[in-house]
Amino acid sequence: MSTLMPSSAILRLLSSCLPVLLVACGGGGSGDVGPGEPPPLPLPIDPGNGSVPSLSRATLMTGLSGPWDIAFTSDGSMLSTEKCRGLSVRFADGTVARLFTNGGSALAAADLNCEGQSGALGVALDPAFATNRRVYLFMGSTLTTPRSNLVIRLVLAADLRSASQRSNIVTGIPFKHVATPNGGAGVHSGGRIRFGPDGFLYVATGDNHNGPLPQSPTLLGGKVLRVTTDGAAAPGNNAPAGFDRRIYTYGHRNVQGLSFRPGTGQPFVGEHGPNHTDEVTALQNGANAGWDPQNRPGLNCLDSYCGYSGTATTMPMTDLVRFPQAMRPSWTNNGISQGIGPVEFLRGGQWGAWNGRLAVGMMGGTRLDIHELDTAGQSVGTTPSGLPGTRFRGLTQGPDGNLYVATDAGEIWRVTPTTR
Ligand SMILES: [Ca+2]
Repeated sequence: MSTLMPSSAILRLLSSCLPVLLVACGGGGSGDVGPGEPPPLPLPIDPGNGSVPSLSRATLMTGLSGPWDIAFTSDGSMLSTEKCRGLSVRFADGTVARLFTNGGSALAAADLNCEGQSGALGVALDPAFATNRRVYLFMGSTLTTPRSNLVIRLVLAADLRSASQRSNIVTGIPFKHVATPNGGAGVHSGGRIRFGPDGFLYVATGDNHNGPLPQSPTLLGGKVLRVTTDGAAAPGNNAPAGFDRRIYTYGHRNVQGLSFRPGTGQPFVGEHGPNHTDEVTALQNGANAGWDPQNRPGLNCLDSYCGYSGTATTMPMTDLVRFPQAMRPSWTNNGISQGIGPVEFLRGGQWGAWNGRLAVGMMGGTRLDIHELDTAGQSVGTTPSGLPGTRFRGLTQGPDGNLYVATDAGEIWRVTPTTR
């Protein structure tokens, strides 16, 4: 089924050429997150009026410590993670309560391990949150030796001001616990988690600068997992025989972007390249993403990790020589790496010509791009959003239809589209 709105050549031309009017509103607001139910997935495509949206931007929070991810409750309360602090909630009146942090919350995050790129990362609400109050968090943890990454489940109080009933539902997600010649500890942990329209939790992990991880059938690094709300393998996961049944796709480098395409529900991921080639990939159940940084002749591989030792030809992000059946990326910036981070599909007629398109945040590239995809999921055009340059770390569309942005500068923005 086609997932794109009707799109003419004229619309494509307009979306590529017209400047985006950008109004920075600034300041924290009170009562500025509107109520409403979270949009179900997949959403029907409302074509809106088809014009390129103008964007206005409000800064909702400042002075945060590494804000990483955002999720909303049905009343518009905004949960967010800070890498070194944990999980908090901002209410519609602008006040904040700490839910699971290393200071100031009733439930202490005593084992939160903020190190390198790891810490309190992805957050997702249970599809049945309205009745079970469950929230899920990806975190670096000192519970195990060596240290590891976990997915935990918490239950929030009715007033959303405290959490309890912690369960560690996915344990043993690899964590780089020692520095190596390739970089410090805590890198390449992945960390984005999202519920798919199928009701299962998708968990993105990273390669830890560990050569065998992405192609390992049993270790959970360099993967996208698909699990139940108890952390068990989701039924229907189709990785090859001998693989951990929680694995949905494998052969990834460091997935930090994850979103589901409206209409089809197909998961799309964004993952960092090394010294070349960031990728966006439409996932296929059980498939290989083609990253294999294991030691090999012909490359000078520090610590037996070849991830930085080659080129787009000798160490490709998608190695079609070794893995001819690997998933072809939807988009690459072949030749350079600009630190791709979060991805989020834009949904609703308020986005005009961008309805159904994929917002892609770049960290090193300090920009937000809007990708138009064809029915096969290939990127056929990229439009700059016009938002100010920053390291885009988290993207979540709120129940009010606006896009919420977490930046490495310690801010959370609300971006509101307007079409004429
Ligand atoms: Ca790949």
